[in-house]
Amino acid sequence: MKRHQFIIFAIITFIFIGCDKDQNNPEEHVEESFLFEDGFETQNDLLDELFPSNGNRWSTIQQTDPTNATNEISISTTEFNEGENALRVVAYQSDSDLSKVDIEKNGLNIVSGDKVTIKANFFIVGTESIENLLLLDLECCSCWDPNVGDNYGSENQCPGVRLMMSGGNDYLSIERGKISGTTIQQTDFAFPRNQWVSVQWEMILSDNENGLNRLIINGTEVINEAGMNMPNAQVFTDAFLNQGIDFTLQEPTFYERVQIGATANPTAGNIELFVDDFSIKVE
Ligand SMILES: [Ca+2]
Repeated sequence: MKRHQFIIFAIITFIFIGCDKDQNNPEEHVEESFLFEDGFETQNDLLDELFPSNGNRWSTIQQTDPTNATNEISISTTEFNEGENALRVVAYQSDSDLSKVDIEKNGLNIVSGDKVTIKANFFIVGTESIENLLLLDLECCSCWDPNVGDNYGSENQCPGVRLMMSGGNDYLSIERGKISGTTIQQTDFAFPRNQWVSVQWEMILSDNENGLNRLIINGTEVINEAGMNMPNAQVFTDAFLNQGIDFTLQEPTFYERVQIGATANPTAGNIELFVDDFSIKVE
């Protein structure tokens, strides 16, 4: 009898342990946080080292060259903010092609209600006006209506929010044109040049006015405003209907990629900048 009791006890205990394991199944914990950080450190100063085959660093380079120049992206060993390397990009002045060169991390799954914190340090060379320079994009491409395709111009097929120089020159602001929103602008804090500058961009994501948008430069909060920061299905439907296009935003909508560098250079000149100590945290 004792042996039978022990076996029954053992079976019940086993079932409970089994249930407990099920409760710890990560798939059931949707609010589990995500962190990706990269300081662009390498062994041999090679850009390729940022793209290991196991996928645990960066995903790809985005590069569009103007007609008569080739943009540059490389590992810097002379200018860095952390460790011994940083990312260096040179985006030459745009012509009929919008010049861009940046590095991308994709495969993200950032949804409405998530708190996203993106941090990076930038070193922008020179003192020329950098009005409209874009440094950081958070985008969804899979949310685009495949039936519309590129009928609306290829620049706009990945809606999202971006950090852009605004206010006539170098006032870093939150640009929302791709989601039919206005730019959340500040003109209190000019972006320092020829030195390392820390940028922290925090959002609580929402496709309505309940979203939160916060920007901190060198420890100074320059933006703290409520507002939409994800594509809104109705806003897209209405905006396209104005042009006679039937558009259905693909849902559930999620931001799937982040890009950093000169994600677009519509300025009047060439842009050389360095990036270091990047991180994106999703909670
Ligand atoms: Ca570094």
